Amino acid sequence: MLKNILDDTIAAVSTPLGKGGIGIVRLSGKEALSIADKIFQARDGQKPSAFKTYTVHYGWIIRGLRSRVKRGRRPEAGDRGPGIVDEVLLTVMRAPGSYTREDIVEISCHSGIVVLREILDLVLSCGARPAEAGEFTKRAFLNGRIDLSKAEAVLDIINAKTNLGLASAVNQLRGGLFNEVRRAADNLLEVIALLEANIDFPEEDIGEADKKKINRAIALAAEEIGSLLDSSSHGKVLREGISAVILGRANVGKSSLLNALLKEERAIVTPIPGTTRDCIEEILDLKGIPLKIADTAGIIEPRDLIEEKALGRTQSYFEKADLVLLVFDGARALTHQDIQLMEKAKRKPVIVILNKSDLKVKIDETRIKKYFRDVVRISALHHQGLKELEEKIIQSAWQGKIEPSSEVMVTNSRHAQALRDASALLASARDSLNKNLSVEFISEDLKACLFCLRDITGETIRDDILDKIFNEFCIGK
Ligand SMILES: Nc1nc2c(ncn2[C@@H]2O[C@H](COP(=O)(O)OP(=O)(O)OP(=O)(O)O)[C@@H](O)[C@H]2O)c(=O)[nH]1
Ligand SMILES: [Mg+2]
Repeated sequence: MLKNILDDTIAAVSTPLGKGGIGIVRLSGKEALSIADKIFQARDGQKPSAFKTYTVHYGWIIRGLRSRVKRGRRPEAGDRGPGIVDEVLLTVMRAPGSYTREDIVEISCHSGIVVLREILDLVLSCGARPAEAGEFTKRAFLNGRIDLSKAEAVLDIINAKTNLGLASAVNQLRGGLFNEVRRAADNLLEVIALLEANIDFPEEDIGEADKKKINRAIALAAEEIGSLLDSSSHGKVLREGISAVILGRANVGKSSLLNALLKEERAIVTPIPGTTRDCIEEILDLKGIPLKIADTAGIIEPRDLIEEKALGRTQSYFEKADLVLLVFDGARALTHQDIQLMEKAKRKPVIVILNKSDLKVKIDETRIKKYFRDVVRISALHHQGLKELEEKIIQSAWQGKIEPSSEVMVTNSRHAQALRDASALLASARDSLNKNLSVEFISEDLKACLFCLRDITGETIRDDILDKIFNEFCIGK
């Protein structure tokens, strides 16, 4: 069945469908060049099927090309005659030296919805079929050019929210994760071979030397998998980011803080309490961490329906937040509303912020310190203390661990789950070995562990899971 899928020639618009400098229609498959022959007229008169690989050619996309050529009429530069769809550059990459390992033709045209659609329609009418989401990358995987972890890295590169996220995805595309997983899998394979030899001679116990060797190999694999798993909390932060909510009673400077962090006047700021009603959410890049930050209404005791709704919104942002930025007005005494907020926020990670530090301090810090150890003093108005606050947010995101470097990082939840399963199976194998249980038990656990690792690289992945992964891609990738 897989064969049939790969037999088709697929086509799609690979750039965003809209106005732009250049738009690309991409074809991949056995018929890519012969389809190009039917629609492309090169300036030098050559046919695409005669083009060398990695060459680019200037010419025109023409509707009804074959009948025109028969009549001896060749288009020229500036020709607006009937049938000419666009002036283009056509790139040829022949199998196997292409993204998909198949013949690829890329038609770079002027980017506009009509012209892109028209070229795609033409290509489809000549025998290509529309590509499914991620199908070019899926072919690269099915044709053995990249493993699944690298294919998923392509998606991560497209979706990267910060430079650090991008660097980690590029590392994965270059084989960082693949190599680590492969090394662990190869080690396991050796142990399994040793155990299987023992299964063939059941009357003999595993020798002490072999037992030591097996123990050592399991410990090594557990260590490798453990360190990959350790990186997954960093990876999750990079991939998904963290969400923070700014909480505080009215007029303490929540919106001023949002604006100061964003370095733009995003939210309305006035001296009137109750200025913000709706929550405002923005994303900023904090040293590689995508930080989703929401400014909320400072309403704590609603007086009407609008305030009730505003409070409801604040509550829902609070519930989903990973981190609370709890703001107080340092130039005023604590109120019972401030205390109410501390009571509410204490079940979440909190950074306490004393704002308006440019004014005379009136707030009683000792009462705050009964709830929270640390406070950060800032002036949102004068942009003071923001660096220290940003550092605190970053520390909180990495949860006390050191900041990630560009080493291999597990950013994908599917990979993390496979590694957790592999780790549990290794622990079970070790346990069986220590209890001198039958060799079969140990071997079965290790084989299951190997399957988990091979799921990451896609060697044993089920078709439905594969479809789910590639469905996340856009059409044309
Ligand atoms: N002196 C001083 N005033 C500030 C500071 N930060 C905010 N303000 C002022 O405090 C007032 C309220 O600021 P906002 O940012 O609107 O406060 P808020 O917490 O968003 O208020 P609500 O939306 O009503 O809940 C405005 O007049 C700000 O200019 C600060 O650091 N120092
Ligand atoms: Mg506000």
